[in-house]
Amino acid sequence: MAVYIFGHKNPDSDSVCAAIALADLKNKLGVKSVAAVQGELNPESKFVLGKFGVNAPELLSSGAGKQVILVDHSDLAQSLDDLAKAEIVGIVDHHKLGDVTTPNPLEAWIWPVGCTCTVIKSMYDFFGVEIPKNIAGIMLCAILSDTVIFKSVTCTDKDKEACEVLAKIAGQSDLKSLGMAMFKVKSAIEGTPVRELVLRDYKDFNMSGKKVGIGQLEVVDLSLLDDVKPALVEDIKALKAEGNRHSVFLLLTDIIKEGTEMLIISDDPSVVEKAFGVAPAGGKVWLAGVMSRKKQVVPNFEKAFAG
Ligand SMILES: [Mn+2]
Repeated sequence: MAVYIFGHKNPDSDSVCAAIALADLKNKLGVKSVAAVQGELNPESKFVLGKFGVNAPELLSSGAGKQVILVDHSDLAQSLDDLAKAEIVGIVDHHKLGDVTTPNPLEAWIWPVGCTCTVIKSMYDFFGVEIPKNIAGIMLCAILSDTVIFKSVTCTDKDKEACEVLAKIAGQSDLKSLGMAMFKVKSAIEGTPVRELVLRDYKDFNMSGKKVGIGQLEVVDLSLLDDVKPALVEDIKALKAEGNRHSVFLLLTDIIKEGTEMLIISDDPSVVEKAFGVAPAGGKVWLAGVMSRKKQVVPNFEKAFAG
């Protein structure tokens, strides 16, 4: 029986590339493994896989009766709906520990670094397995994506060291251009349905018993979103109502200006000022220096919702 390896819902490049890389490593260690995803690939991930000639993982919607390894998440809300029917044999992640529990011991690699692929790079080293050129390429891209080309506060020295080695294996010398090429693909929103944009990098959280959705769009220039902004607001309003959510926040992150405009739809918008110390106006607020949902947004909201 093969072990299925997959990342979170609405997969981003880390979730996709980490699943592929870990399946490669596990297979080489004699554990029959299959890389999977919980949803369609976003344009950035398609670009990355295409650039290095790597096949897309298979689509997985049920874990019933399967052995699984979770990558890039350990939150039930971000995993398979029927995860309880699967046996979790491993977690490789770089987020806060979520609410997944297991009846049996498991292999867990959870490190406070900028990207799951940085952890997997160390796993290859630990087990003494060589990283194939094309896998090194996609791991490199995942790290550049998750760390916003090393600009995010989540980026650590370990991420930079991993990229240095991966770049050599992949034959990439200009990481800045490679990163910018990815973010340009990510920024091209023309012709994309609004709901797809909202859900492109979207996660639901349970915050003190309240369902809170936080999405993020990263662009090379915020003005690219000017035309679509009113539609985005309407759509997160609808999304909030559909899922009985307390709040939906959409982070519009400008990776050049290094800040985020947050669009706010909430039963209690005062949580935003509580969380960030800035009063929103007109359903939005500019958060200078904020680029990481994981480190600069989720913890603040969790505190604000708790108190
Ligand atoms: Mn990640």
